[in-house]
Amino acid sequence: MPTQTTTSAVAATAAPPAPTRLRNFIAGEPVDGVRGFDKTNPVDGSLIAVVHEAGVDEVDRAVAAARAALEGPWGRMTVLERTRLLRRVADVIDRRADELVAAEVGDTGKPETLARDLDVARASANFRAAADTVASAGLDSFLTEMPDGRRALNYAVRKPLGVVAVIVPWNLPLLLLTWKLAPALAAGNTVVVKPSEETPSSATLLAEILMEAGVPAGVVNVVHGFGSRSAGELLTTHPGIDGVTFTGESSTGSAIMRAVAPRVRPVSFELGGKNAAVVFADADLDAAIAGLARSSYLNTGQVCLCTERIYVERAIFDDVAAGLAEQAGRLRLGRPEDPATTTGPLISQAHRDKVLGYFALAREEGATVLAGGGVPTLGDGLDGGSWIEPTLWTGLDNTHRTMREEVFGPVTSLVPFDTEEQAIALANDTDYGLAAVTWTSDLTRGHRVAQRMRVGMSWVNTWYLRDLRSPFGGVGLSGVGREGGRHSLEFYTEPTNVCVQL
Ligand code: NAD
Ligand code: 6OD
Repeated sequence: MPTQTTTSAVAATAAPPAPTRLRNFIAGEPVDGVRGFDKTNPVDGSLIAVVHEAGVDEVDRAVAAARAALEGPWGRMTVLERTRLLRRVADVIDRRADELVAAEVGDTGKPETLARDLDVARASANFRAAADTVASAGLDSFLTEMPDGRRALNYAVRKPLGVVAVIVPWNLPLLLLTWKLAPALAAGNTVVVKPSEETPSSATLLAEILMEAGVPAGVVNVVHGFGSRSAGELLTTHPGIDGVTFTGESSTGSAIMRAVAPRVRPVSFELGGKNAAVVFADADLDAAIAGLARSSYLNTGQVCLCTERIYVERAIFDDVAAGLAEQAGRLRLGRPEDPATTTGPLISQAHRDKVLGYFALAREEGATVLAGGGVPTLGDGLDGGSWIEPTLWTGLDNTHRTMREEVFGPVTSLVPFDTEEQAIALANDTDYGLAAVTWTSDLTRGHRVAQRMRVGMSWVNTWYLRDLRSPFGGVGLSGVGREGGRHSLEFYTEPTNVCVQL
């Protein structure tokens, strides 16, 4: 977790050569916070920004600005005007992609190629997809005939929820922020964003981009800070918030649910996962191994959809184990700007301590380590960063904590199975329910198994292939509700049904 400093530290850093000062963004203006906290670069531990933490007054002002903007020109815009504006935002994101890549890479240490091809590319795609959805959205209407002969026209109109709190994590900061922000705006809401304390930069830059594209002041406000007893909690307990959309840990989702319960506000939650892959002996082995390496190690395993449990049909277990260990060993840890780098550091030293705790626990639980398992020595000034080795375990089963709790790092575990029924039962034996992958050349089996996975997203012979119109979310500890296409529209709007007797 970033360290807290005092307000005077914020002032003291104003003189060059100072790290960037990241301020809150309220009603179209940068706003100081109550104190500053340090944001360090996970690549080498250097200080990159001092961030202004929002307190009670700043959160109040942000919510008031969002409320006032609902009554301004934004609230009177037609859907056509709003969709044009959202497409303009997408264009400005594309034009300023280099700045966004730099912000994302500085905060996370991820490879530049990944930030550009995934995070930033998806940011503009999210705005275009939300514009398409709202432009083509239909409304329910019914010609009603009552048994007593009366007739009526029933139709629904959709209205924005109002002021929406958007609270997001650090792993894919801009992708996950825009995934929620774009449909919230498409539906006509105003927003207060609380980015992760670990990744404050791209949200701050995005606020500037939205203004440049012509989004009126106050429509999107950004408050910085932590969760509990900080900006996050101040926002979720604020009486002026009409709904909360959140991505992050399941335990945080639970805390937010409690925070909004007294005022009965709607929530949309995308939470943690302990995702399974099932590999049948008839799978294309090379494709499966390459796919498993990607689903286990992309973004240093810090994607909620990453595979942390792999069930392999016994006949091919040794081949998959050898192939995946080899792929893990080939990943190239290094500086983000090096095009050969495949894998960055974890987000922070605190997160690395947590992941290393699971490495130690796995050993206690009897794991055999087939790849990685520790902290690499990289030299080149990198050893102050939060680096960790891509890791592969065998020898664990579903009774072990390491097979039940989300690690959120570059580690996965291989377990053999003998029958299809057993594979499905093992995959579904979890309190989470976010994503699953089935690897098989038999597509009839692929459909059959995929449909029985107790998850929100069930892939066959691929992973993290996204159509932004499809429903995205999880069951169990993995979330509440779905977003994507019309599913987002359903969360970010309240329908009013009008009934006219004819
Ligand atoms: P986190 O829950 O610790 O924090 C997420 C955000 O919530 C941050 O902005 C944080 O400051 C804020 N927050 C924390 N406590 C809060 C509180 N009490 N009230 C209000 N806000 C609070 O999660 P993280 O560590 O940033 O992200 C990693 C987690 O996110 C993993 O569990 C991962 O699986 C999950 N995740 C899920 C999805 C998905 O789509 N299902 C996507 C990405 C990440
Ligand atoms: O791709 C998306 O839309 C999405 N919500 C991805 C979530 C990834 C989790 O880390």
